[in-house]
Amino acid sequence: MTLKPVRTTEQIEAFRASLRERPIAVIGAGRSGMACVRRLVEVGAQVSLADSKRCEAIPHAVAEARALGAKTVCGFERFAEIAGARMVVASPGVPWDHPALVAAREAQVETIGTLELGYLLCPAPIIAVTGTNGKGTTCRLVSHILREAGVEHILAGNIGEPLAEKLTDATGSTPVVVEVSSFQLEGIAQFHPRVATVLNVAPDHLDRHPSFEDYRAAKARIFENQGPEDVAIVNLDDPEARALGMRSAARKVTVSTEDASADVLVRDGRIIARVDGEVEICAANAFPLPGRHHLSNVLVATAITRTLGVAAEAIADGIAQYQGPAHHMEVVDAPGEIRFINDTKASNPSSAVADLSALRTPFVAIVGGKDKGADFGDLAALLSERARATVLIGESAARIADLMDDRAAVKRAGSMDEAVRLAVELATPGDTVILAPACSSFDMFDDYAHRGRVFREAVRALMGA
Ligand code: UMA
Repeated sequence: MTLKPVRTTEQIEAFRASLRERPIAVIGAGRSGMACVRRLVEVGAQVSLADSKRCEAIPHAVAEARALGAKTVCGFERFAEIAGARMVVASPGVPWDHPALVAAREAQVETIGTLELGYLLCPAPIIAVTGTNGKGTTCRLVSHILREAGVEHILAGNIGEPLAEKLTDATGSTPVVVEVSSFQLEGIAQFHPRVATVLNVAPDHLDRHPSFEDYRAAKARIFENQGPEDVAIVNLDDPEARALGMRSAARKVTVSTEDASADVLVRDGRIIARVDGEVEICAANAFPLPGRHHLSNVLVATAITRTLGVAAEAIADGIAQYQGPAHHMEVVDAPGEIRFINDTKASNPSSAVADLSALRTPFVAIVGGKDKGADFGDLAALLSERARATVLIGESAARIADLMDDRAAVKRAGSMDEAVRLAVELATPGDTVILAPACSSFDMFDDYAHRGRVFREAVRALMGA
C-alpha cells in the first residue's frame, strides 16, 4: 500500500497564507517551540516566543528568536503577557491546563500543540506510534526496516527531532514515522495519521494528567481523525490498547503473541504476517533485545511495514540487525566480572518492570527519581522477589522503600556515585548492576540522558575503565 498524504498542497498553502502577518505566540523555548518559531517566521507570521524561564537561563533560544525577528517574553506566566496573539502554539512540556492556555481558549484564541502545527504544514503521510512503553524502540525499528528496504522516510517526534523541524525534508512521497506522546496528543485538532497504533497503556505521567482515564483518553486521540481508508494497528495482547484500537474507524490490522486469529502473530516460534497474503518473517527470538514486551513491538513494526508493502526478507533483516539506542538496556563497557546496564530510559514503573523481568542474571537495581505519582506496587514486588539488592535514589526513594518486603536488601544513596558504589558492594561476580529508575530524572539531573551519562561515568570511574 502506498501511503497518500492527507493534506493537499492547496490546503497547506492556504494554511501558510493564513499565518502570514498573524500574531502568534509560541510557548516553550525548547526543541519543539524553537522548530515552530523557525517555521512560523518562514511563512511571515509575527511571532512571540514565551517561556517561564528568565532570558539568561535560555540565552541561545532568545538570541536565535530575536535574530529571526521574533519578540521574546521571558518569565512568562499569564495570557495577559501575550494578549495580542491570534494563535497560541504550546510545547508538549506545557500542561494543557496551564492558566495561560485556559485563558487563551476562553478568549477564543486558537490554541494548538507544536505537533499539530507541524502536521498542518506537513506534505507527507504520517505513521504515528504511541504507547506507554516501547514507542521509541518501535519507531526506530520501523525506520531501520524501511532503511533496509530502501524506502526513503523521515523519523521524528518525541524520539528527538520535532515534526516541525523535519518538515524541511518532507515531500508527499516520504512517509514520516512519528513517535507521539500523550503530552503532544493533548494539543492536536486535525492530526490525522495514515497508520496509527497505541502499543500499550499503563499508568504514567500522573503528575501531568489528572487521572489514568485522562491519560488513556489522550492516547486514544491518535485515532480520532482516522477513517476507513487508514490503518489502525491493534495490539490484542494489551487490553487497554486493544479497546482503544478496536474503537477506531480505521481498517484494523491486529497483532498478538498469543491469539492465533491475529493478522501478525507467532506460530511455532516464527513470526507470521497475514497482511495482503501470508508470509513468514523470521524466528520470534531474532530481535536482539530480550523480553516478551519487545516481541509485541516487533510484531507492530512488522504490521506497519507489511502494510506499506515491505518484503518479508527486508523486515527479517531489519529485525535481526536492530541496534538499540544509547540509554536503553545499554551495556556499559567496564572491566571486571559485573555487567553494568544503563536503562535510564525506563522512566516509569511498567517499563522498568518489563526490562528487569527480561534479565536472566541475578541483579542489583538502582531505582528512583522524580515522583510522578505512579504506582510502584508491581515494581517493589519484583525487586523484593528477584533483585539481589536495590539501591534507591531521588524523591521517590521513601515511597518505594515503604512498599518493599522487610527482608529485601534495600539501601539509600544521595548521589549516582554513591548508588553505583553501594550497588557494586552488594553485587557478586556474574551479577548485573542495572540503572532502571522507573521515574523521571528532573529531581537530580537535567533529563534522562544526563542521568544515563552520569551513571556511565560513575561506573567507569569506579571500575577503573
Ligand atoms: N516551559 C514553559 N512553561 C511550562 C513548561 C515548559 O515555559 O509550563 C518551557 C521550559 O522552560 C523550556 C521549554 O518549555 O524552556 C521546554 O519545552 P518542552 O518541555 O516541551 O521540551 P522540548 O525541548 O520542546 O522537548 C519536547 C519533548 N518534551 C516533553 O514532552 C516534556 C521531548 O520529549 C521531545 O523529544 C521533543 O519535544 C521533540 O519532539 C522528551 C520527553 O521527556 C524526551 N517526553 C515525555 C516522555 O517521553 O515520557 C513525554
